[in-house]
Amino acid sequence: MPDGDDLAELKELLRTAGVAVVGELVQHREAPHPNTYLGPGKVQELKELVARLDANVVAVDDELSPRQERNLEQALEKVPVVDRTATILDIFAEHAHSAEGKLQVELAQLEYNLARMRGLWTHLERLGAGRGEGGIGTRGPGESQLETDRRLARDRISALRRKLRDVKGSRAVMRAERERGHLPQVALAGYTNAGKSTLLNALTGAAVGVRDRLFHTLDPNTRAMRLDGRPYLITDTVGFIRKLPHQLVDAFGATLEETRLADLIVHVVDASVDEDEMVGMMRAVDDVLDEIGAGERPRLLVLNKADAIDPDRREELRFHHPDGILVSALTGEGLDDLGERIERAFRDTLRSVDLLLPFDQGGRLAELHEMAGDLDREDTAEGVRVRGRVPATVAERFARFDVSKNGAVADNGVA
Ligand SMILES: Nc1nc2c(ncn2[C@@H]2O[C@H](COP(=O)(O)OP(=O)(O)OP(=O)(O)O)[C@@H](O)[C@H]2O)c(=O)[nH]1
Ligand SMILES: [Mg+2]
Repeated sequence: MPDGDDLAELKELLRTAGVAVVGELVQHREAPHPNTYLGPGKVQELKELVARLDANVVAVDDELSPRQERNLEQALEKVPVVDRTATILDIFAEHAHSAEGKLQVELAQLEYNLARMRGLWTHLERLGAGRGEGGIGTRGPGESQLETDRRLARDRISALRRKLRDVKGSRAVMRAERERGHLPQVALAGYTNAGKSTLLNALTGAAVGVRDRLFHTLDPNTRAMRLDGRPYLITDTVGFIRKLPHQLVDAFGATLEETRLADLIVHVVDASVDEDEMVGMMRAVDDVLDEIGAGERPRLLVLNKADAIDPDRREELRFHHPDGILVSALTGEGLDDLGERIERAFRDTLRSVDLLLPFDQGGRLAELHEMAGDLDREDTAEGVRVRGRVPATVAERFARFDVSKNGAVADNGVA
């Protein structure tokens, strides 16, 4: 086991996938055995353990090469062997509800399976080459079947990619629409089970599904919330995990795009676990954020589950993560503070405006109120004089009503 304590998480994954764990086995090795993953002695031990416990599946906390998987299954006399990737894919398949989510999971599963087919294929090829034959004569019926399967899988993969591109297109349209509203976008990111959905619910009064299960949320949920009178959009999306299968990162590209394009990323961590484990999970999230091109976005760190944290741990968190915002999505502790910090993150992007809206522009005024929260307003002979701080994009849209000096600048089309 490469990461020592990792088995607890695999157990959690298996529990989520509906598998009861009856036993476990750990081998410390320099590197996994290239043919069987475990060393020969350990394979024997595993075989005996499987027989004694009457287990009907073996799960490995790593990604196995197709060869390792096949050989291990053979050694265990046909007890199926699944790896970490297959387990995660299985959970995703179970939890995908939207059309997009289903497409994404199917794509990831096909790619995973295609790699296995290819493994088998090169294996057969090598056998052929080893016999000193080559070319046409070495192609047996099994191989051409395999080729057909691979071709079918490839066709399906292309079709899925095309469909996902369409979905991505319509998502881009939706996003463009939202952007026309110029609402600041906040994305919640974090390890699976950190409490992202609970936090979204607590901040917005939404009712997004929450469960003590890994990868409960796969589809992005976007909700509106208000801070100090101004509206924001906040999105909860798929959780991350150590060794997230790269097929999934790839397939969930459109979903993760919501995170990549957010103005602010709120990284939610479960701070009730011990420091080392928490840092490990944070690093996994950082890695995925980097991978999807969101590594440089402005970020806040939220230390969640404060209600389950004792004073010593609180002290430790203050020391190691002085910028972290301690909250409990469950009890509401720290949520005001979080709101304040989100607002502050956007404050620099606000512009002061001094506008004069003619009386026949009532709709405009309502719109401005909607976007700007608190405004100073004063009825004058020419119309309503409004002063306040608004997002830059809103300031531009109202530039022609600006009666301050900066108004002239904005009017010249300087964005
Ligand atoms: N004690 C405590 N538990 C919490 C808190 N926030 C969330 N939880 C629990 O943590 C579990 C996971 O919460 P979710 O909100 O589903 O977590 P998530 O990050 O959305 O998880 P995925 O969608 O699976 O990635 C649930 O059992 C929640 O009740 C909190 O502040 N305190
Ligand atoms: Mg969730």
